[in-house]
Amino acid sequence: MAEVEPRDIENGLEMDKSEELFAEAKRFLVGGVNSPVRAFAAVGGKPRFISRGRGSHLYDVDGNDLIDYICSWGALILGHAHPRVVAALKGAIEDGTSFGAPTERETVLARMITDALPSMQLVRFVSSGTEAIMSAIRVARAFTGRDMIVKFAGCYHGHSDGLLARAGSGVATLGLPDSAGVPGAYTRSTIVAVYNDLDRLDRIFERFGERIAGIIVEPVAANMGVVMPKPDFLQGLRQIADVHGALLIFDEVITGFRLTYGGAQSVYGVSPDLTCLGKIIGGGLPVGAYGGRRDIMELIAPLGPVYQAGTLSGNPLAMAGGIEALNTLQTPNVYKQLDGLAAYLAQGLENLAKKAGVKLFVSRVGSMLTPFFDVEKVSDYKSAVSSDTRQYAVFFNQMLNQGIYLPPSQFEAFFISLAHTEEDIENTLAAADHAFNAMRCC
Ligand code: HOZ
Repeated sequence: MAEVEPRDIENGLEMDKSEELFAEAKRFLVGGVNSPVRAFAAVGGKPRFISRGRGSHLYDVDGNDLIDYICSWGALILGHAHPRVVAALKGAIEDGTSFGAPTERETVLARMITDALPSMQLVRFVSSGTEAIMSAIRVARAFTGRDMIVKFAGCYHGHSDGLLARAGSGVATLGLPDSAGVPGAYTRSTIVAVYNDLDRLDRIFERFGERIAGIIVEPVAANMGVVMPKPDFLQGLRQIADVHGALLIFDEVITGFRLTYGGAQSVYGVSPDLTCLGKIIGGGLPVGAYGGRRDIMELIAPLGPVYQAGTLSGNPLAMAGGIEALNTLQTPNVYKQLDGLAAYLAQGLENLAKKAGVKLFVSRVGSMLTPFFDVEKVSDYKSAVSSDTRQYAVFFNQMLNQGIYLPPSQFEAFFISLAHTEEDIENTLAAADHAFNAMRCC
């Protein structure tokens, strides 16, 4: 590894302008933000206000240059302002930003998706991952004539009412048991199971099997930090769903087009009945999609009785961004490159922590990873929350002070993009070396 000087660890980064903007934002926006984790509540300090992004770097309003490992929470697998995506968006915007009527681009992107994920025989575009998932749940209930849904503790499927039970992401970050304002009747139809525990799931199905419409799962969990499925877990879900006549729904909002072009379902060789997508398929614009078996999807209006609609669904800019992002991802070796950089970072973090005497487990699947402090291993929500989140907060701030922008929560993933370079990783590891040493000594 090359010797790289860490950046300005002594004084931290300038943040006067960010502080000013945050104070002003709080006068008009709830908590000063439009999504809770961004407020930095779990790690302390104040959020940086971003002025622009380029490649793997963000530039904040105080002029700081930050290496970005959030990448819009995984949406920007190509990095910020990728020239091909920017050109596609410029081309599309000249023709208008929204029509509320069909466009050819919707079919082009839907075909690309069904080619990549053949389990998605029919697709419906929406505007966010949350919307995709709540719609998929509705159609699963309509198809099976059943009400109950099984989810796994620590998996996060957006903020729709029934799925906030024991959710990951911001719900875990803020330590909320569930969300207020959700009627008991909604959560009573959600059963929370344990990720990677098929025996317990079997017992749930023995008791409630005839009432369960579907199992929803992040095939690789990424909202309790990254947690890998055990070897037979996803296959086991498929079998249990089949035995009991329930549907298997993969939430691939994060993993779709991230682990490989075909998503987690192609990596693990398990075909779900329904799949939800978001993030990458919009090239950084707001988007979601759900799709699956034709006989299930044909229940949706206008073909069937399940109603779901949206003014901005299939938005021409999101479609243009998504098409170009997916086209770019078909370049040979892109997933190998992502995997190699992520492995370099994960291994480097573990080695440096060991050298500094800091107990660290880095959980990595493809280009997503999470460091968990003071645990041997993480395989479910219980083990994820048993990690030392205070140490994560210290690490986060040490890294930010050196220009490394990590998720402001233990229960999210670091994302590597195709714009990250070996030099970025080396700079990050040099900063981590200082951070671990500082953590050891204080
Ligand atoms: N819940 C999102 C990540 N899993 C956070 C989104 C955001 O703050 O932008």
